Amino acid sequence: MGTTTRTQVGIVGGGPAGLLLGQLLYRQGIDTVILEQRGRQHVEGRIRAGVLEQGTVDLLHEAGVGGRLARDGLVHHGFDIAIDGVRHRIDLAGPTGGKSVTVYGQTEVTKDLIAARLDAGAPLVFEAEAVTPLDLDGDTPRLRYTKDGVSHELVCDVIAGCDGYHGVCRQTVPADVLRVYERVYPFGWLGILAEVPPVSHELIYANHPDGFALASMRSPTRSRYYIQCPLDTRIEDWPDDRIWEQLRNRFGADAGEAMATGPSIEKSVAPLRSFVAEPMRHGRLFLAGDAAHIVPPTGAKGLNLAAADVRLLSWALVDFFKNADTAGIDGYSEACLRRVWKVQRFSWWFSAQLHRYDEGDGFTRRLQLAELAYLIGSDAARTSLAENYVGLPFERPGAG
Ligand code: RFL
Ligand code: PHB
Repeated sequence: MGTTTRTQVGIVGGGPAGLLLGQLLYRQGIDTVILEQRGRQHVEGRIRAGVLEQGTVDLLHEAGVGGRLARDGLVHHGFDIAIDGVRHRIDLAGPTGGKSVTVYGQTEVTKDLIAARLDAGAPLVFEAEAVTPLDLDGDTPRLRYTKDGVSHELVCDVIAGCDGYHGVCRQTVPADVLRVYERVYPFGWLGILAEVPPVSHELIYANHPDGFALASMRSPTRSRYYIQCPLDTRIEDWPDDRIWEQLRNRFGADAGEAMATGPSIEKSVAPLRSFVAEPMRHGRLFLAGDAAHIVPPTGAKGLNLAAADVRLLSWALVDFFKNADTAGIDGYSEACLRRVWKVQRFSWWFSAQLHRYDEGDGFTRRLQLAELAYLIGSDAARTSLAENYVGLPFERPGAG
């Protein structure tokens, strides 16, 4: 048997949710230990999100990790939707009173948070194996885990389950307590990262008869592209040239000709899923981020929603530990879920308008084209899209 350690908040998962929670609580003088099952290199190298809402950017500044983000983040005031190769711009700033989004990779957010944690000397255990939450119903829940073959126990006041969709924390909530809502989409995204300048200075979301495509970026010299693909897609069947050809086709002639191509430095397939687990609290366990919900990536909301949970959880825990006030932790699940379902709705809607659904008579595609034509022509519809894309306003817990 190894050590027994005491902490206030045991955080399972060192992804963006767990790291950001740890950082916000550290700055409030609240003690945390983060247990992460993978190694540092793996966590820092995972290519995922790229678009941060203003609220997420503000929270990263509040957490004291906004330096590199302010310098290297690319502020975007709009994006394009390409319909059958014809591009239409969606302005974000005009309809939202000047709001924007910032393109800054999740890899960079993660690196900034890990560096801040290590600089602070706060505990972050990589390669923590067999993490097991225990005694969630009592006042001192525990986390048992193994590191380098030695077992350890962490005695906590609260456990934060920030261990993503495949994590262990959600699974410890009894089945008769947890309600799960889920939609699995009949396609995935094939993503490619390449050291070439982006085809456009803003993102392009494409609805094309051959399927969805997205042009994004990580910097002025690094591009991130996605194409809709079947769920059984094998990377080996998609040499770079085949992906570039599909991208050229789906964005239309102008963008196709302008697109710089080059060897991929990363390539991966991700399935699309909508998922919500309710409630997000069980006893002294609080779920945050992908551990509690997944959205399809079309609206660029997953990381932002994780940050929104963490914002609420950090407020609630500060009230709990500093003021012995339980209103925040008691209202946590309900307050989070109000936002979660609005963001689920938006992510589902945006996904439904842009992807190819294989069906006999083309009814869905006709509806998509009508919906997109309405969007392009209606100030009200574009305002609705813009206000969701830049991020809905934050509600203080307890408000209606
Ligand atoms: P993560 O990032 O999955 O981190 C969970 C961490 O927990 C660890 N873990 C465990 N640790 C200890 N014990 C266990 N038993 C454990 N089980 C798991 C894992 O190793 C991991 O380190 O969840 P978190 O922190 O909630 O963050 C969520 C985001 O990562 C996710 O929502 C976004 O990446 C989603 N997403 C996007 N979100 C956006 O806001 N904007 C975007 O532009 C965007 N694009 C995307 C995306 C996700 C994508 N994929 C691959 C699903 C694009 C793609 C392609
Ligand atoms: C990305 O750059 O990875 C990205 C951008 C926008 C999305 C999804 C992913 O909607």
